[in-house]
Amino acid sequence: TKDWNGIDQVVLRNPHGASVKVSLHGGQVTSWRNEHGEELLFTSSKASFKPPKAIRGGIPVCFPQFGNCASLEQHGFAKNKIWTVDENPPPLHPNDSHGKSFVDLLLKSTEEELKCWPYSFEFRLRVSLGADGGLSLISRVRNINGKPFSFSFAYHTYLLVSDISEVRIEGLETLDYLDNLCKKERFTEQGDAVTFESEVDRVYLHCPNVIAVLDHERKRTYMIRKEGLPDVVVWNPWEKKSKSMVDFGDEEYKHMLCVDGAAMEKPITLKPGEEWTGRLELSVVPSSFCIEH
Ligand code: TA6
Repeated sequence: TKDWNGIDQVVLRNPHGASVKVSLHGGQVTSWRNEHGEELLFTSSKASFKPPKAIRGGIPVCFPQFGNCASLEQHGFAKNKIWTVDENPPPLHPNDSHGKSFVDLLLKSTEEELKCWPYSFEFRLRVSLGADGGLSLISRVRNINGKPFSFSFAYHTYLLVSDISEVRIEGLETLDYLDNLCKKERFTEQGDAVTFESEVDRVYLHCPNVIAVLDHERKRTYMIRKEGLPDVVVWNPWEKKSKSMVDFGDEEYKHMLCVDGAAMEKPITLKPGEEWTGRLELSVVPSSFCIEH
């Protein structure tokens, strides 16, 4: 099918009616629906699809950097490039395709990137939808016998929530985090869960590989499982920052939360011929919990 401006997208479906949409623009997952057709990812109603800018929402793949800490554009160039479908990717583990509907995408370094990031890489992304409706993304970045290079990475995951003030994240308690709102100073999470009353923009460090995002109103929990991604970015712009973003509605902060599997504090370094794999698995489980006020 075609997406916003005629750039191809792939639709994955499972036998129970769940679906995932992946745009070749950026290799970006733009929709993940459960078997009832309910959307599970946030996309801004004001998302402007003007290449090269990424659509605001879904799961932009941030490579070779997250944030604007280095010389490249915010969150790197991978999310702004056109990827190709890879018909015969190098084999993955059988579990990575058994019973799944999947697509393999490929982004290779070209002359254009080499100007701003002079390293030769192949980035293969497998997006798959399980029979259970679970969404998984597997990124494999390989250094194609060029100079060693380092990169930071994030699956910039925009979760759709019913009311941000009734959402809590479990699994980050007691961890250290860098606070982007306080000059990236290091703090320690004191709460027994992360809850939201104002703008939050943090990088939690050395996180467990399972994080739960509990959405009270819908009685549903997003389970986030990851491998090769030690850090977790948590971001909600809240009201003031929302108003400053042209491709984001003023009230939309109430219905979204970014919880990004990431490798940020310690960039990944690849010598020639080496490959890094970063896995993310998202699933939704019913949950009944009460958030103590
Ligand atoms: O920490 C996450 C972050 O870097 C925030 O500072 C904010 O800029 C957010 O990403 C927005 O990124 P995006 O590319 O989605 O506009």
